[in-house]
Amino acid sequence: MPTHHLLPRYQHETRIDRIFHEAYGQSEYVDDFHEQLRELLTNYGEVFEVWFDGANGGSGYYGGANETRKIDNKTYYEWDKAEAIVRKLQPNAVIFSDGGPDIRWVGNEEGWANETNWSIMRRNEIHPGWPRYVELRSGHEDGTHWLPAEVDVSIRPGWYYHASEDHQVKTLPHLLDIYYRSVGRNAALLLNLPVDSRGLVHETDVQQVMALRKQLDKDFETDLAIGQKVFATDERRNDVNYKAGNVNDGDNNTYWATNDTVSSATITFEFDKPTEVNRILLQEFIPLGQRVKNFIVSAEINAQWQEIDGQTTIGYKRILRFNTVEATKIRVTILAAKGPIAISNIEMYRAPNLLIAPKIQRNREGMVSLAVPDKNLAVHYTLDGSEPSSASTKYEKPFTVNTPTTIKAISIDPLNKEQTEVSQADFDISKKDWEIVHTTTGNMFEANTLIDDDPTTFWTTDKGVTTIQEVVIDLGETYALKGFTYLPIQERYPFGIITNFEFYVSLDDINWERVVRGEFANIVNSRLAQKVGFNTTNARYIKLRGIKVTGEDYRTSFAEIGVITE
Ligand SMILES: [Ca+2]
Ligand SMILES: [Ca+2]
Repeated sequence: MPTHHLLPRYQHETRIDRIFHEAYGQSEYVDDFHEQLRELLTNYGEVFEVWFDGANGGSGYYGGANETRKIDNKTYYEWDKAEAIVRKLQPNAVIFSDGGPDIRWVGNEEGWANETNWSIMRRNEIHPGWPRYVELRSGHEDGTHWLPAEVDVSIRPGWYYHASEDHQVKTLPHLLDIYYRSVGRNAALLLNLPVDSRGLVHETDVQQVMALRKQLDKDFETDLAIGQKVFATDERRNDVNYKAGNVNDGDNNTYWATNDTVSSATITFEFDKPTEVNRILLQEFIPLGQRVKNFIVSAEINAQWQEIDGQTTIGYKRILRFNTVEATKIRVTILAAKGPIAISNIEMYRAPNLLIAPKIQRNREGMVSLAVPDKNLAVHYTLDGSEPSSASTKYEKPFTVNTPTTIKAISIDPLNKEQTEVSQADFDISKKDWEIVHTTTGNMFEANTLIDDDPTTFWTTDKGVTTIQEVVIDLGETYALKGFTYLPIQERYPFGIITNFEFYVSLDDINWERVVRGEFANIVNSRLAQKVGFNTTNARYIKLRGIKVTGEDYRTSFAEIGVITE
């Protein structure tokens, strides 16, 4: 077990997670807290990190009492005692919190550090629950203590397992962005994999984390800098121990350094032939601290120098991603540093295109886009249900689909002709002419969010209204309908999901016929679009009634309503 969540988190998943110790707020709780820490650090082998959250009470169930409790987060936990327990029992473990004392929270749980990221901070200003936590994202250039950042983020929307989030595990492009924005910005990455009710990491999470590993292996397969000729404008005392060639010798213990008075210098790599590059990885020699404040990277392309990127800090590790260039030389210019420059390692890579199947989306106006994260990919699609290939229509720009259509699409890497599995979307009529004509409560003028074909937007009726709530939609013209769809709210903390429904149709918004009633059996655990069929009926108006909804405040929520036409 790498980390121990000794305190409840800031944001809790469900009420059941908000059950706290009955003595929380009193000194007995702190004694128990220290004893629990002692027990955890004694009986479970070697621990390399002890993780203190910034949680400080708040509202919850304290031994059955549902109330709000507040403590003084600077003094209540007696941090000096807690630290002494860790140092004694696990002397090699690092202690994590907002202010360390060894490693720091990065100031968000989204998976990124700032591009400027100092591993030092004015640590004495910081305590767990520190209100100026946004400064944790960049560190302090004038920091007094070594306090590197750890980026903690979950592969799911939350820290614990919920079956209802099985379709919300982070995608490979998202996980790659997290890697490059954490590890690539001088931070460590803690990626949370929740354990499900079987005691296992869910198959989807396993698949995604393995996909990340596989892609990183591809991205960093061959270091193109190693063994190439390298020159620097300054080398410390012209001593071979500090020579430029120490940056590409594959040894982290050797480094290039400049003379004491030199805090800006250029190091240039000369390739033996024009070489494609799209990643550069830089590392300072950290035993001597973090020094670089400002640097630029340039490439010589067809005998012309071109700036590729300009950045601030480097630190233990900095990775830059940029569009592929075919360079004869690459130059790193350190513009400013806190003292003489000390760089242990510079690596360069030509990462392959990120081959991901297209994401098919349609907006309310019926405009379909086929999105891929890597613009070098070719996307091909069909509209007749047939399997797409490189001979199918090539996607150039969004196109209109207003009638029932099955779209199938693939991505192809033009370099090696590899292709993805097929993505498929089954669209019915578009919602461009639809109008909300009636809602029982709630702001009707905002109700377009339930017919905007965007799964992330939702609309809700008013709180606390115990009568049955309904929405009436004008489809703009009469269609032969054979079913409807309901997408529940996709929010992290969902509410008002319809579990029992009635669905009505009308030709004139006066005479209504109920065509189906029923239950969305597993909707709370599986928040996918629900499809319900009925005998084909001509209708221009539709009405969905939420007979029973989840939650305690009687709101009824809708992410999307759709129809199935004949
Ligand atoms: Ca080296
Ligand atoms: Ca919506």
